[in-house]
Amino acid sequence: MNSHFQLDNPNLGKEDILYHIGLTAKDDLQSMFQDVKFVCMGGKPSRMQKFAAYLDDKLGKPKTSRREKGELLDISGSAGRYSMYKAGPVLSVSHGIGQASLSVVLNEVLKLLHYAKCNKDVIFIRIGSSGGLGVEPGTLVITDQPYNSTLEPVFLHISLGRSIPRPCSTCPDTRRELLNCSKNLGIPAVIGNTMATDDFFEGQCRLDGAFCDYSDEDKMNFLKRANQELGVKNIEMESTCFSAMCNRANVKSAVICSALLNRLQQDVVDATVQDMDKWQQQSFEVVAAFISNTVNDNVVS
Ligand code: R2B
Ligand code: URA
Repeated sequence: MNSHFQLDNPNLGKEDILYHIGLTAKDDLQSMFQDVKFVCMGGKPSRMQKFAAYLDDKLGKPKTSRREKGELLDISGSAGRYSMYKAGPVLSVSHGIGQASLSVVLNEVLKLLHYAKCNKDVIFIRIGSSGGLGVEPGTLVITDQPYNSTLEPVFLHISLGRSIPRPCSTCPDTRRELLNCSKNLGIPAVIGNTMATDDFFEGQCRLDGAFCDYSDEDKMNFLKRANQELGVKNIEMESTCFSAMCNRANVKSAVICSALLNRLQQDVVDATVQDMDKWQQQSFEVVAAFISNTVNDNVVS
C-alpha cells in the first residue's frame, strides 16, 4: 500500500522559517531532501546520531548522506534544539521528551518534506525506550494501538481552547515487518498496545516522584487493568502524538521501543548502561533490517 504524503495548510509558503531545525523554505530543500523515504525519530540526540552512523555504514556510505569533513553532519545543530542527520534515504531526528517537544519538531520535519516535494511512500518510525508491562526488560515492544493516559485510543490535541480527539493508529504492514525482522535476527520482540503519558512520574503511576497521593494498590490496579483489559505492553511519552500527526499527514507510522524495566515489578530504571546500549543497538538492527528490505523490495518492483 502506498501512502501519499500531503499537507493541505493553505498558509504554507516560501517565506517559512523552520526555526527549531535550522532550515528555511528558501533553502534548496528539494535537492537536499527529495530522496528521503524514512524518517526515524527518538528522544535522545546521541541515539539518533548513533543510529544514523550505523545505517550509513550498513547502507555502504551512500553519496546522498549529508557529511562534513567525512562525518555525518548534524543538519539542525545550529538551531541548538534537536539533532538531525541524513544517511542515504533516511532522516534520523531527535525529538526530546514528551509530546510537546515531539510535536514542535514533527511539525517542522513534515513541512520540510512538503517543501522538498518528498511526497510519496515516506514511513515514520519512532525508535524509543519505555517501561514494559508484563514483558522482560530488553524486549522490543512494537506498538499496535496507542492509548492516551486516560486509556482512550486517541491523542487529545488542545487547540483554540478545545480538546480535539485525534485518531492515532500505526501501520499494520510495518509493525508486522518489524516483528518479522526481529524474529529473523533472534531479537525478543512483541506487538502490543502502548500507553503514552505527559509525565514520567505520576502520569506513569510511579510512587517515587516528588509527589504521590495514591497507594501501591491503586497503582497496581491501574497498571493491571491497562495490561489485562487493554493489552497495554508498555508505557512511554510520545506514541499517541506521533501516530496522530502521521495519520493527519497521511504517512505510515510505527513505534518500536525497548522495555527498560517491567513496571508490574518496579518503578526505578536500574538497568545497566551496558544493557541499555545493547537493547538500543538491537532496536537499530531491527529497524535497519526493515529499511534495507524495504529499499531492496522497491528497487526490484
Ligand atoms: C521514553 O523515555 C523518555 C522518558 O525517560 C520519554 O521520551 C519516553 O517516551
Ligand atoms: N521511558 C518511559 O517513558 N517510561 C519508563 O518507565 C522508561 C522509559
